[in-house]
Amino acid sequence: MAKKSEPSYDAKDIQVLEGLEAVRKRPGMYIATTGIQGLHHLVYEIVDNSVDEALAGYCTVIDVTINKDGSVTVTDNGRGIPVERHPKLRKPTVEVVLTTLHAGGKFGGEGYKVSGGLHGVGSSVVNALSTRLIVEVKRDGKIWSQEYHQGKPVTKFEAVGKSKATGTKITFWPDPEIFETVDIDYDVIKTHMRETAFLNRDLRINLTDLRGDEPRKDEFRYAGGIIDFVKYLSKNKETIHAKPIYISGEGDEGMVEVALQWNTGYADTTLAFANNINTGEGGTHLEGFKNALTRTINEYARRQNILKEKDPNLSGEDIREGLVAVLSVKLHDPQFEGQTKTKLGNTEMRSFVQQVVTAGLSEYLEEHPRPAKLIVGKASQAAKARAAARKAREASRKDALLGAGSLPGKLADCSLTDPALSEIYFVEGDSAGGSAKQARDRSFQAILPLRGKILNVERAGQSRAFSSKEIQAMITAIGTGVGEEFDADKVRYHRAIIMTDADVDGAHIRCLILTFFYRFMPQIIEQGYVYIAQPPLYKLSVGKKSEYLYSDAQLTEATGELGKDEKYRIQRYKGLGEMNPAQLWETTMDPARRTLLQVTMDDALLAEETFSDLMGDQVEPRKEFIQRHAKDVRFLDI
Ligand code: 0R9
Repeated sequence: MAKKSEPSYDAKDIQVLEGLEAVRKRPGMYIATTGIQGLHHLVYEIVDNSVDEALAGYCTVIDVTINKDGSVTVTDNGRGIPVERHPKLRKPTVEVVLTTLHAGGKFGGEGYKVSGGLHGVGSSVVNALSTRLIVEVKRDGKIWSQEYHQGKPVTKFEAVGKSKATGTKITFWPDPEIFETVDIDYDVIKTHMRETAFLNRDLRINLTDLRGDEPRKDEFRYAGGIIDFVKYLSKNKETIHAKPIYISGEGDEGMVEVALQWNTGYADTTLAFANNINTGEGGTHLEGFKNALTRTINEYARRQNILKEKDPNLSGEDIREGLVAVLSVKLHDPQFEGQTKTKLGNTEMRSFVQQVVTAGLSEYLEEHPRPAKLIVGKASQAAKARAAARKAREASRKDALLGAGSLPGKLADCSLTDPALSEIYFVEGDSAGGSAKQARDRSFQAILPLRGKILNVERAGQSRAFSSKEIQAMITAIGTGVGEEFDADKVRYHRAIIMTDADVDGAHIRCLILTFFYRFMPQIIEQGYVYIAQPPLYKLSVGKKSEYLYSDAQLTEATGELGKDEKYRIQRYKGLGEMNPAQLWETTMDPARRTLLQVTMDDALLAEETFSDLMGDQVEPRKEFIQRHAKDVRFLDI
């Protein structure tokens, strides 16, 4: 019996099986890694086939379910894989698709194909790398099914029921002998599915995870496509024109669409895709887009006389400051190059994209003069800031060459030159700075008074920051330089102490100075060189004795300990300026008596989010952060 049900193989079958055996022997050749990324790749590979069916215009819904046992089911409502026998290979087409390497391309119609692109390894690779795979096709009024183990068919492809619907469903169990882990990360899949939905307007993707006690579900469908993508990427940003600009075009080369929107920030977030594949290394389509953007904006600025004859052109970088853009091209025969094969190589795409974007953007600028002026204005500002920053950087480089003589004028430096023994106080305001200068031990304590609210470098970006006097003074005083020029060996103090008033403004200024360190010299925080001074909040005097108190809790405790009839006096210090130099020394600056809080950066990533939530443009993330961390507010308000 057993022998009879064994499928019979001919030469072609053996070729196929050898092909799939090769996939199992060297999975890295087909899916790059057998780590968790490779595992996720299997899911994308199957979903891509459904997306191709959507691109062909036949599929509107894709369901992706991570089942309780860790298997994955992908269902689409397309035409269903053809069910007839393949005329040449004399076996069911479905079996050919699932067992032949690169089968897709040979049978595909004329549509654009994701699966013909970078991934392209097809469902057969997924099949080979799964312990088990079940395919179900609804087509021609019937439900057809077949099961495979490690890529080999174990049942016949046959009709198992009736249905008027059409579509394809594939369930697969990734092989734990192949993959380092078979535990799919829902959030990673979720991000990818959201992106896929953005790139395929109106395609609905339902994602479900049945592994936990409660199912997790997400639904993605974007009627605006990449316009919604840009809105999503801009969600925490202050945009300078209400609606993203949308440009699209089609030709023999393929099709291109781009959505773009400027914000008041400084980063350039331009994402480029070719056949839904994120071309992280760029390529011809991105070059065409950038060329068009730079040329069109410059031409418009000259036509409108915003750029005068003598003015130099705005640079691409100036123009892309604060830009969020999504560029998506679809083409029939994409060539992917580069180290990670994510660079589009098709030369025809450069001029094609450039033409379409030039035409679309010129038209937009002519028809929308108000946003157009804001966009050009922002680029001109960026150009000016960049020129100023360059000057500032050159100047500070010169300063560094000239040595200590060019330290900031306001800095009262210490006399010791050994950084390990030296400390610098960043002090809020000139008057407190004056007290601190009188109070300090000048042998090892330097004082740099800072005027009020320093620039928020989170919002200003590097270029404007470099032209700020206070920021320049901090950089020169610390001595290390910033960015690429940062040199830890040049640090002039091993303690950089932030000393601000114990009130809301003081907390804000402290946050601004921390943001400066975080963005410009994170290494200094990592080294543990940044500290926060702790000035007292109260002075409690009983008779001739007095005591400094640093928190409300300490005050409650101290007054609670007093006898019933004892007379006492409480002085509240609102600012450093209310203390005389002697008091400032004994409470806040004397190493024998002061408390310093060391600033740490345990989790850089979280810190980054926290900083941009707290210091970025938008009020909402700040509010959310504070609500989320309500318990820790005391900590925030140190
Ligand atoms: C659940 C994952 N979905 C798929 O794998 C899937 C493949 C597929 C498909 C067709 C329709 N839906 C599909 N879903 C299809 C394609 C074509 C014609 N009819 C149906 C065609 O490209 O012309 N197929 C992908 C490859 C093949 N079908 C084919 F090679 F068998 F034709």
